[in-house]
Amino acid sequence: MTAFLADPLSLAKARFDWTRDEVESIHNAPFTDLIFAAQTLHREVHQPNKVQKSRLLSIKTGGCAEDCGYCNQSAHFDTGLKASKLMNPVVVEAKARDAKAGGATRFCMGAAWRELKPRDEPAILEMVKRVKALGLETCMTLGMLEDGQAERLAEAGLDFYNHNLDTSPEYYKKIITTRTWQDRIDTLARVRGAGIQVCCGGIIGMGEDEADRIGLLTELATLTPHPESVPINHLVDVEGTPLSGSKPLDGIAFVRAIATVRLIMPQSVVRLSAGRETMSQELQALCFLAGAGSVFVGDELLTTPNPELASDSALFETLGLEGDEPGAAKRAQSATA
Ligand code: SAM
Ligand code: DTB
Ligand code: SF4
Repeated sequence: MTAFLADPLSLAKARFDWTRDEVESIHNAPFTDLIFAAQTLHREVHQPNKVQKSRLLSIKTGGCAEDCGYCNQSAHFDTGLKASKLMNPVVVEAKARDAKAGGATRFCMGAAWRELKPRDEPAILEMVKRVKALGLETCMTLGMLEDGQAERLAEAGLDFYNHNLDTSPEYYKKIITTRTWQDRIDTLARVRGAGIQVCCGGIIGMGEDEADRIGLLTELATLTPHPESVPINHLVDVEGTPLSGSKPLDGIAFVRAIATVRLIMPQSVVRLSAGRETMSQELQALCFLAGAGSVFVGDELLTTPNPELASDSALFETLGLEGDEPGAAKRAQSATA
């Protein structure tokens, strides 16, 4: 057994110099060794029966200039999605109130933009202020940011910014041509520099190789410091997108990715994100055992289906899970400092 799994608690202090070979030795270990180690570390650093509920809202849908091959919001592909303009902040606030009433403690607002344009900034800042005033954790995902924008978002009360690496640097070029890997790293640096917590992960099940998944996880684990939130999405297959028809990843491979994130980014909250609609209760239970500490609740993600609130309540009840309070990554950081 790799030494990392023989003594998982030795990984409780974050390290940032992971190599692909080391990550591979964890990712490809015998499954029971992997999941036992991930759960051992998870319960040392996090609360194993708590899972944060977050709610997504698409504040500006469709018509996006980018060509991300997985996305039904790109103007490059014909998916039949109806595009809409930026929502009014008052409407966004009302949706956030509903989310809170449904048990969510984080509200994530997503826009189908390549980047945040100066003309849209005032409305965005107002949304952040209104949602924050409800006592919810705030998160935005708006594409690339320029100098100064992240600082203004921070000042308005933004807690998290979501910007994903999506896949390995090698596979990235086959998925997106309209913005580079480096563009993403630059935006992440602006977010970090402004003191906003980073939400950064990727998508699996896009026809990538195992080596690409290991490459993605290694890139995420060498971001310094680690992202506080690491969303692991399974591709939601939308007809009309270039990646539609990709072979879905088998469940065990998905769990391996979650467990590996848990072990190599010990303080981060692993977010079991898109793709739950087609996952069994048993597969989701394995994801929680492997260290997932958050899910999106509500019957819609941004534009695609997600399990109904009632079925997630039943899942939490069956597994004895409770909703987690905001701040799990920060608590984990101070516990292991
Ligand atoms: N337009 C902004 C951007 O791409 O940075 C923000 C919104 S975009 C929808 C946010 C993230 O959602 C993407 O980075 C991608 O990881 C994820 N995503 C989009 N479509 C998806 C799909 N069909 N399945 C799984 N994840 C998806
Ligand atoms: C992330 O990594 N997953 C969420 C959030 N960040 C914005 C979004 C998933 C979107 C799935 C496709 C859709 O519903 O449009
Ligand atoms: Fe646009 Fe974001 Fe979709 Fe890419 S993932 S096409 S940037 S909305």
